[in-house]
Amino acid sequence: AGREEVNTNIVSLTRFLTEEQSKVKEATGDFTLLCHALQFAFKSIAYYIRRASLINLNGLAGSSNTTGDDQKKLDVIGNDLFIAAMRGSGKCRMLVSEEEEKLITFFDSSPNARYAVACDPIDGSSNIDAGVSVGTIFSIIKLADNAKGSAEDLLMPGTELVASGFTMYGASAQLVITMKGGSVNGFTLDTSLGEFILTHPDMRIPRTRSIYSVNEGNSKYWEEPVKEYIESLKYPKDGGKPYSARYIGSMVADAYRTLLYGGIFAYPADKKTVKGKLRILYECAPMAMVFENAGGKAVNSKMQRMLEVVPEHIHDRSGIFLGSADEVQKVIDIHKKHG
Ligand code: AHM
Ligand code: MG
Repeated sequence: AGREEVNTNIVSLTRFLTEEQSKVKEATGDFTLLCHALQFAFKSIAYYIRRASLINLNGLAGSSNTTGDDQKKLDVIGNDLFIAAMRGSGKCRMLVSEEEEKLITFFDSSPNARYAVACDPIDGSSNIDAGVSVGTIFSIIKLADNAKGSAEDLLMPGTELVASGFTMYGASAQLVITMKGGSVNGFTLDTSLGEFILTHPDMRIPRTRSIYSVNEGNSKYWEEPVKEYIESLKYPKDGGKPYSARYIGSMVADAYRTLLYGGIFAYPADKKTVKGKLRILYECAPMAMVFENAGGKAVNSKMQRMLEVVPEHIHDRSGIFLGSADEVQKVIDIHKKHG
């Protein structure tokens, strides 16, 4: 006693990646280098978000992106930081960003790089000026040997992703990453050390929890099974306690809470938004991979396994339900009943 317990055996993301790499016999270190570049992008974005109000980065940039969303100044900065980091890694041949209509290619600087990345640099940016948590979502794809170097190389199901995850910029920056067939690990950015530290090893989502997260303002447009499912949570037939509603409106924050506490997050396709709102390559698939690897489930509005959905183009959208296995199963069961 008397001496405070200090953990001198800290697992930083750098160390974690090195240890993971050593487990794979044929590893070349390319993936590790790519992840180092990714974490630099996350740290930079976290830094600018934190300083936004002080250095006049709030508000609109005066432009709109591919889909006509008004771009925030921070959207532009996040996108530029991300592109520069991926180019600089030398390990990324192609990049899809929500903010760029076209595929970005690094054929000039990294012609032989074996990876492609898809990202939403700052998801939930409509919330950003109010200081609400936002995040970066990413998917990492290993290109086939015969990849043509076009967008088609990326139109594959999420089951093919080699890694995915997200960083949430909240009270602290939280990075969650998972690799194909692996566990889900959570890191917290220690701003004094400038390192992501492993704080949530082997994350497992609780099997069930009475929390639902959906934009109920859209309920007018919902299909019958979705209406019935949400009703069943608010007015339980067995006389049980109704579910709590929690909706931040920022997918990364809503998903992170769902991952930690359990429950369900949904953005269904509906009569107005027929394809759904969220993007398959850099929102739905990477989140689905995280949730499945943590023991949860994720399906689209047709109740297909989210990870098996193949996008038709790089910015393709989908409805999504993801969360605790038992909660997502209830959605599936109600849809089956409706046939
Ligand atoms: P964005 O990529 O333009 O920021 O939009 C995605 C966001 C998600 O973070 C969030 O889950 C959803 O849009 C919220 O949409 P809505 O405002 O319709 O509820
Ligand atoms: Mg988004």
